[in-house]
Amino acid sequence: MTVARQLSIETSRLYGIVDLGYLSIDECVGATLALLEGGVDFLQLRAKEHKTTGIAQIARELVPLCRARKVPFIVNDFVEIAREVGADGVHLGQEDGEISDARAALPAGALVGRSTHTPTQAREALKEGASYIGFGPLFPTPTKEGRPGIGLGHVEEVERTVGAEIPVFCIGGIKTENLRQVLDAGASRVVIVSGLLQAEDIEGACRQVREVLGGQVIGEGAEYRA
Ligand code: TZP
Ligand code: MG
Repeated sequence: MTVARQLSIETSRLYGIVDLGYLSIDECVGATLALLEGGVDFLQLRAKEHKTTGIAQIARELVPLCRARKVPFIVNDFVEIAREVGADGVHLGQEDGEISDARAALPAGALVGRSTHTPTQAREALKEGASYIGFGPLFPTPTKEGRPGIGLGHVEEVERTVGAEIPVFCIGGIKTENLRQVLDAGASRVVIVSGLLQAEDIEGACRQVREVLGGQVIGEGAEYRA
């Protein structure tokens, strides 16, 4: 497994998810290419209702697309699939096991992300050795139905503390329309799922988001792709 250059995670600002809740299997490659062309700089495969063999098969198709653009490819939930397909890492929720166990199962340098919903969980994930965290859901979202939004009140604090050490990606209900508000609350990186996948033109929607994110560079000496 070759791990994508670390620079990518340090400078990443737009994390896209190929979520099979919104896409059919046949749409995954096209959506991935559109997300990549539009400028996502981090990409996850998330498939809640599919068998592991099917997920591994899709993942194998997406790995080279991301690798060609030096965009880290992350598998949601399944450490074993991430290892098997040569992904750059895995993303774990609060109930998905220990970060240290995932690290032990993956090659050195693999990325292990953690979903967090409170500042305490964010600090714990940092202590446990997460490579990055998701923080949210900021707003209620159909992608995680039934979860209340945690709001914007803790974004600045989590960015200032945890975000000084590892990337913090705000997530949940973020759209082009409320992105400015999220950035003004202190966020510097975001995950957007339905806001991109439900767009008529996924690539165009990504470009719009990148425009709002602006040309600001995080990390010295690195430049964003347009
Ligand atoms: N974890 C917290 S909120 C969320 C996940 C996977 C869903 C984000 O999706 P959307 O459609 O951008 O709100
Ligand atoms: Mg999970």
